[in-house]
Amino acid sequence: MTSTKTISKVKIPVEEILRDYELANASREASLIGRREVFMGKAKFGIFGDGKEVPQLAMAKVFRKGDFRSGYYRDQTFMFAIGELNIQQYFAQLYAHTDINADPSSAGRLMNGHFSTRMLDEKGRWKKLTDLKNSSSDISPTGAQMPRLVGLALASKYYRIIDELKPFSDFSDHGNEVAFGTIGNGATAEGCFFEAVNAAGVLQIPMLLAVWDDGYGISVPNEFHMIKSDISKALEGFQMQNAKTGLEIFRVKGWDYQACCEVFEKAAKLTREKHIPVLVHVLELTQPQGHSTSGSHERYKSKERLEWEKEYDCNLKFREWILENELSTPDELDKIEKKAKKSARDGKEAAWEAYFESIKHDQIEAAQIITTVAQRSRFKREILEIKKGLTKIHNPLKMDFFKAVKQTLILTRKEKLPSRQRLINWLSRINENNQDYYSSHIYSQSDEASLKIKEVKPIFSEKSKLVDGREVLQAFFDGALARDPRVFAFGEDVGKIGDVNQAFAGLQKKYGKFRVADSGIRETTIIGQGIGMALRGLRPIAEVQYLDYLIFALQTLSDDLATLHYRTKGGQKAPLIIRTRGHRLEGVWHSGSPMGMVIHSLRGINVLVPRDMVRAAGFYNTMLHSDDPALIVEVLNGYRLKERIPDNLMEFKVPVGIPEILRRGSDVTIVTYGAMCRIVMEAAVVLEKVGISIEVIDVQTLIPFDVNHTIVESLKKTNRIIIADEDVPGGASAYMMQKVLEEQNGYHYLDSKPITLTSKEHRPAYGSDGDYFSKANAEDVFDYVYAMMNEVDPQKFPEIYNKNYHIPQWNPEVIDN
Ligand SMILES: Cc1ncc(C[n+]2csc(CCOP(=O)(O)OP(=O)(O)O)c2C)c(N)n1
Ligand SMILES: [Mg+2]
Repeated sequence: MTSTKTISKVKIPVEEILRDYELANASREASLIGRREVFMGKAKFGIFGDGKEVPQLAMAKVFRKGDFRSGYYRDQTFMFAIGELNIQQYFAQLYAHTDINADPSSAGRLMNGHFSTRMLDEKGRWKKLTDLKNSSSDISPTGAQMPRLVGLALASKYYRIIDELKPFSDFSDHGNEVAFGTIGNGATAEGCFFEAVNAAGVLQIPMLLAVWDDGYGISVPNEFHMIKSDISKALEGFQMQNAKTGLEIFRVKGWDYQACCEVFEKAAKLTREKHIPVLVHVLELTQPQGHSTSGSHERYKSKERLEWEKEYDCNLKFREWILENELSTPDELDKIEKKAKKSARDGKEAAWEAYFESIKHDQIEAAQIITTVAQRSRFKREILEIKKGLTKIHNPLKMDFFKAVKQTLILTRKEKLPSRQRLINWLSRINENNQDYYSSHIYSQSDEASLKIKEVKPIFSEKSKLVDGREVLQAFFDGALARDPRVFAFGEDVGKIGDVNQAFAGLQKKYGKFRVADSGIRETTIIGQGIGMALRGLRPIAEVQYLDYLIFALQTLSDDLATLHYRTKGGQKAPLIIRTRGHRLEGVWHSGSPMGMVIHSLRGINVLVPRDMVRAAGFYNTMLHSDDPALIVEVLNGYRLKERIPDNLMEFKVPVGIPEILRRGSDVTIVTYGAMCRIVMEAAVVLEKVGISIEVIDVQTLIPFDVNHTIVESLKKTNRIIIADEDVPGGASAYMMQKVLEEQNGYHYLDSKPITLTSKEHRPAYGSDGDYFSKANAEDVFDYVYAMMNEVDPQKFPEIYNKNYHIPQWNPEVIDN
């Protein structure tokens, strides 16, 4: 019979307590060994969960199948305890073993302590998440797990409330899942923490957030982090008490196993049943080894603090508590500790062996071929020296051999040795493998990858209605909400008034306040909300009101959403659609122009800039059928322009990565997109009058970019190119230039200097004049094209202006600011 001891209200079998004790010790040992491995040079960096074992064991007890975690690098004990990580896998990540079987969290792509579970099968399809204990994938920026936590919890609320979601039982069991978050005390000073906690309180969602408070954020103590040096005291005003919304707050000492078990049980029950968010402030934790392998805490902790940390080490206190309660004997606990240590050591050794095995064969083969080449080469001595260099490296990496092979090939470049070819073959095989190890899965590889979504052309007939652009979108969103209950739209002013341009007008009334929802002014958590919901099988359309305000959410977009598929090597996806409006807005903070900022930070997310609303609807449709995330930038001045609604509005799809030729021409190719299309087309008419024919290409999607190389085909014909964009010089235009000249080999076909026509260096000044003189306009397009043709044929195209009027790109030396 299982012996049970009643510990206050929590009944825990003694066996379970002793298993917890063993795990606490195994986890601690893993941390201790991990640090040593780094110092021995077997891993680059280490950050460990020592000093946080006990509360994590308590939290794991209330974490159920179907639940989600969004946490940070201290959570190894929790991950072990829920059975989603073993010690071997833990060390595989430390060694950066590039195999998803060895390191299921990240296939060696993330530094140690970055945990996640695989929610997708090998074809990128969802697994049944209600059968799994799920952890969203950790990222390093402090507090950055918070925005997505909001969405993970909110999904439960929607699965519970919205009847039409009942059939999606792979994702939720009536919304009973809790989203567990963890964060360090220091990171609670981040803006995204407060934004997320506030949002959770407003939304009333099942979120259980544990703060692991060890008093420090690296070297900085609590007094510098938060008001009252105490996050739960600082948050008292957020507490529900008698209000309708808010959160509940629990405080518990992290070294107290019994209290931790009680508190987590209470907190989880409350949030699971009532969907009230809870914060569990776990105090008095320690860092036995300091913050990470980068330094030692003796530098900044007082002697008294260091002594206190020793005394209040949670594993030590756990042992004392077991003995005090006579649940075991010192001898038995010693044995358990010994067993735990051994299991950590065994796990480490197995991980190292597997890692070494995975690289050994290639290294042996390279060394053998290098020796063979040396024997036949005039450079025998030098090559053997290279090989000897390898033997001197203590734990040689893949790159050490890669470099040696390259050096050998360079030395023997003039020799005709058969073994050289073997070396080249080795190199190309390794290169190919490395592509898979280090550079695959930026985008979806499933059948729903956006590049696989086939075009469906719009159909127009006499009965196609001519309406304002915004009504095209409204009709599309209406159809999208009607056909799929997983579609949710939200953002500032999206609900009641149906967004500031009314593309959702009337749709909240029709679909309810959850499907079309207003949110607070909180861009980071609007995006996080979308990421979390998308991770749980929903199809959110998160709106950021204007493109310039994307900057507030850029951290979450760039660090979290854009890297998700890559950093899990296809283990997780969040097919979130972000809707914003931009291009040809006016003003310093309303420019709608910084596309370079977007594309340079958001590789991993499709960036689509439809020039009108019909195309926008087509892109929404494409992306709703895809599992890649996308940012869709609607062109602001398009809402009121008249367009016809395609008869097949809900079927029609615009393909990604395919430019459209808007105008055929023979003299100059102009590559542009978004609102600039209209401006360039305007200039084209004037240019035609002076005998210049331009070919205008709308790239339509910046990411992916012209996958069939349409632009270079145009360049082959015109031999001249201008890239026109309203971003700053060197912004999105430089990206497009690189794509065309380098990737598409466009430089071959140039007869004139390639030119970018952009805005000025500064942000656009206010008003129509400010805009006109800050950004590229139709007259600039004319001038640039004309100057190009003047250089080609001054007879036919005589100079229009004299030397006192400069066109910047043509007189770069006289540019002044
Ligand atoms: C945005 C950001 N700023 C700074 C860092 C560097 N950094 C890594 S961990 C850390 C301290 C975090 O302290 P805390 O939240 O208390 O967690 P702990 O490590 O103590 O568990 C800092 C400053 C980071 N990773 N991200
Ligand atoms: Mg801390």
